[in-house]
Amino acid sequence: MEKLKIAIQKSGRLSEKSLAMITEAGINLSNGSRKLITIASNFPLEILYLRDDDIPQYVADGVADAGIVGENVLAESGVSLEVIDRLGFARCRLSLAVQRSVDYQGKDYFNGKRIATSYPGILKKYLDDNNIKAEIHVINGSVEIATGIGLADAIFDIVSSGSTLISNGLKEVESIMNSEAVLIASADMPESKKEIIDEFTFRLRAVLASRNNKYILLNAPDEKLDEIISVLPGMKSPTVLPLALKGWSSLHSVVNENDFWQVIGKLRDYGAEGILVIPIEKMIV
Ligand code: PRT
Ligand code: ZN
Repeated sequence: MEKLKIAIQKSGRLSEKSLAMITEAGINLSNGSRKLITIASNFPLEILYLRDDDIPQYVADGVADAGIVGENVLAESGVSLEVIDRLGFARCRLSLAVQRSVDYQGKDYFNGKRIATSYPGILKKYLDDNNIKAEIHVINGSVEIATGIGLADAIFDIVSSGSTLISNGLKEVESIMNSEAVLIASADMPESKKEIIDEFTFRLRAVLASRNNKYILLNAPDEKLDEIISVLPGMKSPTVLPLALKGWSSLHSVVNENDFWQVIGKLRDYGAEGILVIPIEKMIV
């Protein structure tokens, strides 16, 4: 039977989370021992383990049908591929940073300066778009030490918490792009593989939705039901069940992680009691 070949990072920041997502989608990777290839036992899927930088080109060449990479890696590769889904992990940004002592007034600062980076493609595009003439120094790894050793006046690198910049005496001055892990695929896949990737993305979306939402149960005084329902949209609308105790109802609903604490605050203000919050295993919307 035909299998969908999906490339993921062999070892690094994306590996564990990519694998976790696939297994949470109910796909069994019994020999997950990171050889070159793993074959799923209960889904037509083959996993190829590669360096992340190679993944876009392998997908474009048809060696793999799909892949999971950071958007920064996709952008730097210059390969044009379809982004099927954003996966919500490995979030970071690509930023320009200068030494803390620099009196930075704006982008013009970079004219005539030397900037060290491992992402020359993304940086060049940014500089061209902003009409800045700077010298790009490509270095692989430890970009953050480039200004300290006098190799460059600034760096362009991945920032997540910002602590690497701080501990190297740098400050972030321009944030150029945001990135997270994405599922990419070749645009010209045979029909049979398209069906597999549709089923695969359907399952990934169920996993993503379940991670972003919580199931909530609470008791509400009947006279406050309208107010409480107005802050609990639910998937269609909340379930309302009468309690044995007169004048009270039980409400069941789904709340998005992003609004969670705000919703809880309003529920308490309206007199909700016994609020239970439960993780969702899978969510099909
Ligand atoms: O060997 P291979 O080529 O496959 O891996 P790699 O070494 O190129 O990549 P890896 O595993 O380090 O990162 C994979 C992807 O994770 C990146 O392409 C990004 O999309 C994403 N990502 C998310 C990050 C970070 N967060 C991150 N913080 N990649 C790197 N960093 C590094 C950054 O380079 C800097 O040195 O962490 C430091 C900054 O972190 P803070 O928290 O101190 O700001
Ligand atoms: Zn890499």
